[in-house]
Amino acid sequence: MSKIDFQGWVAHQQTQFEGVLGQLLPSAEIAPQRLHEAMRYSVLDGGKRVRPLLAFAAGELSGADSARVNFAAAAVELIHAYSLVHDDMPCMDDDVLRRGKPTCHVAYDEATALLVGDALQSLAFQLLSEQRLSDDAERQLEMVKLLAVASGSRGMAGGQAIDLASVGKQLTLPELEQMHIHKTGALIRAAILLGAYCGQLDQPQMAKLDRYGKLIGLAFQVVDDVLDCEADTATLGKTAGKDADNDKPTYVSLLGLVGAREMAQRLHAEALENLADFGDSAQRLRDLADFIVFRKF
Ligand code: GRG
Repeated sequence: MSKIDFQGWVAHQQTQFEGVLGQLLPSAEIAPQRLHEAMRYSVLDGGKRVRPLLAFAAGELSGADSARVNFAAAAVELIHAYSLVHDDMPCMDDDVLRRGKPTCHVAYDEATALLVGDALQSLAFQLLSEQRLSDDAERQLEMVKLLAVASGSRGMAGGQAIDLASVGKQLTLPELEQMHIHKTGALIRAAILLGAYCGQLDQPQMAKLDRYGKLIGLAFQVVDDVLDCEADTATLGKTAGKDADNDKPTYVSLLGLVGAREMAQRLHAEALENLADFGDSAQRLRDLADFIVFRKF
């Protein structure tokens, strides 16, 4: 499988997934129109769709039905979109640009942005519970729980709480790692596991995939910290340099740019080691690891 195959696969998945999301989100013509329009504004037409791509790759590895993986990937992406809308609000990061567009509370208003996040989160769990994702009902319930834990106070929301409390403080490397394993890593890991749960893998294989997910989730954040320093606002589609401006501890502030880049490469190499036993069937996950670590935006 060459890099060209991979780029073609990414483009195909991004396009078909945009259609899926467009169908799953409520129409802006249905009441309450403004809320539905703002939900569509926040989810559609933007973002790299890294989490869905990871779910698709894990789904392919486990022989899953692609229609089922689409629902699982959509649930994860809706949670991710909700987190971005809330994170951008004045009570949190107070940002005006996201995915190259004005943030939701700027384009609409704060109350609408709050409701958009709430409604996207609910829609995610509606999808996971009303669509058939596994022939085994107990496994499907496990999947609902997996996403709930990954996005809740012991996952993404908890990581965000630690992040808000860390402004202006010097964290140790293990403390920073804990924050990011929760804030960013938990949802990335969930995307991979949910994709795989739509198909069939044995327990040792799931454990390897879990380890890959944890490592690549953390690598994603290390690279995010690097790009926040190195890339410009136009390339990122969000305000660059926010971490330093907000006096937030990051991998760059702790390790320097070179040290952070080296850490991302170490995590990348370790993540790939966990795919060794899968052979060619894990090539998409290897390519996605490369994309996550060597991306420019
Ligand atoms: C508000 C509960 C709550 C949580 C917010 C995810 C998050 C927690 C905040 C987003 C702010 C941020 C910069 C987080 C670090 C990494 C990250 C998740 C970046 C954005 O994800 P990408 O790069 O975004 O996948 P796109 O737009 O491509 O989907």
